Amino acid sequence: MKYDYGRIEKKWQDKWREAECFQAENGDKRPKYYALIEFPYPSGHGLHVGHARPYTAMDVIARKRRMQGYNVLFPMGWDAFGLPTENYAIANHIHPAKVTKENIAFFRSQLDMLGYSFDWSREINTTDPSYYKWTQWIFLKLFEHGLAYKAKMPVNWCTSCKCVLANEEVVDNVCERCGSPVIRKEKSQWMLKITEYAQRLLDDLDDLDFIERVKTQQRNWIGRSTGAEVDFATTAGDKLRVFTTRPDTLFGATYMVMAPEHEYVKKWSDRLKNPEAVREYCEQAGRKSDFERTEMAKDKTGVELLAVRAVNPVTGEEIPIFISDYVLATYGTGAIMAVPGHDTRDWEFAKKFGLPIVEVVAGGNVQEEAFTDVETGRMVNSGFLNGMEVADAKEAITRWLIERGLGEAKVNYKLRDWVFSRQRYWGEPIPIVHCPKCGYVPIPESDLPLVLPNVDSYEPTDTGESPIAKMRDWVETTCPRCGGKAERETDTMPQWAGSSWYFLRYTDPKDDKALASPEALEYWTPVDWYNGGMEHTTLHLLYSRFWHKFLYDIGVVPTKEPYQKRTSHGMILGEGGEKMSKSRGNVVNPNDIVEQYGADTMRLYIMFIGDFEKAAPWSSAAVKGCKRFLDRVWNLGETAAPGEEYTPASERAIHRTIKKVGEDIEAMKFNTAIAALMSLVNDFATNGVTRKDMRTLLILLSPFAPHICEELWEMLGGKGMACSQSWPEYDEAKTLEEEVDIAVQVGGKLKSTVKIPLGAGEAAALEAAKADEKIGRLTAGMKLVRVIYVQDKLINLILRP
Ligand code: ANZ
Ligand code: ZN
Repeated sequence: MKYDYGRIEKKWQDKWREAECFQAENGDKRPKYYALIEFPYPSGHGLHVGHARPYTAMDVIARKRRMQGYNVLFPMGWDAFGLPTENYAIANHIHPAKVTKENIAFFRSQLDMLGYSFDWSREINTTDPSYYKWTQWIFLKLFEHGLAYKAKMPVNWCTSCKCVLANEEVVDNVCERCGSPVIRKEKSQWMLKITEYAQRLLDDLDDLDFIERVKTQQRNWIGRSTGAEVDFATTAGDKLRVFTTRPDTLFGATYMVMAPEHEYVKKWSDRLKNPEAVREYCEQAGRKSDFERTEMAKDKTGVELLAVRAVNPVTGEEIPIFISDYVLATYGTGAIMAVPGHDTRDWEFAKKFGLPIVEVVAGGNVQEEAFTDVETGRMVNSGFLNGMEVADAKEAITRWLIERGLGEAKVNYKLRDWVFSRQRYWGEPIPIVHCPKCGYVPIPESDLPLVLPNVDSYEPTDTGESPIAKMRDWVETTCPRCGGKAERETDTMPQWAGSSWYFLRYTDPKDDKALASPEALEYWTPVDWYNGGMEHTTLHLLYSRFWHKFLYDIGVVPTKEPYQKRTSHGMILGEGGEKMSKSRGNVVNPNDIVEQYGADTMRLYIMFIGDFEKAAPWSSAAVKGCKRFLDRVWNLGETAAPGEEYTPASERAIHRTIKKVGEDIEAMKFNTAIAALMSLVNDFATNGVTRKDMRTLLILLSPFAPHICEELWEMLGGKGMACSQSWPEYDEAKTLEEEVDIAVQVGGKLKSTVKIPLGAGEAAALEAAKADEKIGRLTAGMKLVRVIYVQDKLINLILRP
């Protein structure tokens, strides 16, 4: 019979569905295992081979865990709010809800086609009011606890999406989504106080099994700095406060710099002798992004505030104050003490403006370049700090400042609060009413969900308001507190809202009394293994850890952290090793591959393609190779002899393969697991194959290529389905390589025996022989002229002086 993958794949997908093979059971006695992958944004392009890599990987894990006796939760859903759908809807004049529905249907057909073992009874959709009711509920809780607030602030504004972006959504100064320039704009925004959780988000990383690069990226993003805040007296009377990580260098502070947005710039404008120059400079700086402003390589610019000066608290000297855009308003206090001898940016600025450069840590030549080493240097030109190491000087000066009321020790974080509103249509309405008397008032929980109204046009407006703002009858409402006239918030939540808690909903997706029942959460959380893209490390992954910690604090979830283990996959590149893209014409469509070779080949190949964590180029030739491998398995299955014992010649190889495939899957070394299976199939082809041999192979192969394995399992008369068999055990002793003793002769006379692996080649035998002490002595100083080797029996060395 021919390997008819089309028929087989359809047949088993139907059977799995009918038998509900992949349904997770809440509260089941078996140990639970929660395997999660990031749910897709159902774009119009459908599933990409880039999705298939992590999905197949977690499907392999989930299938293996079921065979290991776990009650596995492996769910799927749709992260369906967001800009691309809305943009598509605008361009094609179709309602985003309709677009979403169509896209989901197409995506779903593709996931089914690939035979993934999702529990579809738990499917969720973030745009479903019964789902976003709970997204809104969490927002109300955040508001109630003072963690959601509205603030006017400079924000990132995408000039094309006409929408505010979070810092995390701005990459290299352009919009992460559409690539258009991002500018700064003052706007009133809903903000979430993620900064309140900065230290816990940092500390709790230590106990998680996240791959190291994920931890490092989160740590850097949170960006903890320790140092001090120091007050400088000024001739304007106000104290100018700075944040510094190097209070030890205070004696070297020869000037100060404030951000152009610093409140004193306006406050002091009447005293300044150069208010025009200052105003002009501030305007220019306002047009640049933080990224442009802090770029190291950038030429330093600035203006001195003529007429106001500061006093260095340790030297008592008057020093000038500048404004410059290399100091950010949003970090520390928005002002710095400049130490050009030991800070590179200050050094460049001082050189440009002819300011004094004083050495306070010995070890470099500060007139040539800033000396920034904190490990080796000792303090100089620093009064009572002289002779100390940097670390000791930091402590001493901080104590000195505290005693005099001039400063305090301080920890700062790079992490900023999360800008949470979007001036767009296709998102969750923010459940807040603005009352002229009562201010921002939450709508009562009993009014949730606050359903997104239907509008005629979803085009964003240039005024920076959401299209919903035009729907006056929706906007105009009464204040839940005083009953007076009030207006609804018209901004919507960002794409990241629904995904910040979705993994909780899967545990109890239909609950209408809570986001999930306490029992379901107790049973399933935390997620045991979560695989997702590196690009989400400082977005979704961080946001959802924050929400989870908040839900933990208010007693909704039982664990401090949402995910115990996090791994990440590399990208799939085009045939030529370049990024797959429409413009390059190198996009591989999974449907084409499945049509031509079958889903099992597609799955097997995407796992065989290379090191899971690294980028890998597509290879059509290797796809064909995987198909040929499955053809061989098929043929072997048809020829398997009756017999419930392993073929003796293959037995050791089988035990070794069971061990290797199991261990490699756990380590996400899918490619080498498959290579081991290929090698086992070679052994079977050589040694002949029994049904028992074949069944073990089928169980090991089934997580990767489940359909063909089910079909052969059935053909070989196996009980039940392959997917519900127990994962095979191996005998450790039989996994060890077999060894033989061979005779070592010199000139035809037996001199010794050595142990070598069974079947070893001449080179390995010769090496083993030479390593033998006696043979080593006999061959020392002699020339080896010939070797006679009889495999597994003897090696004869012919020597000459
Ligand atoms: C004096 C000094 C001397 C500094 C020295 C550094 C080296 P991190 O590690 O990133 O926290 N700084 C403080 N606030 C700033 C702002 N709003 N914009 C730009 N720069 C700012 O860096 C903290 C250091 O960056 C602070 O320590 C300050 O310069 C500068 F040898 O103070 B330092
Ligand atoms: Zn009111």
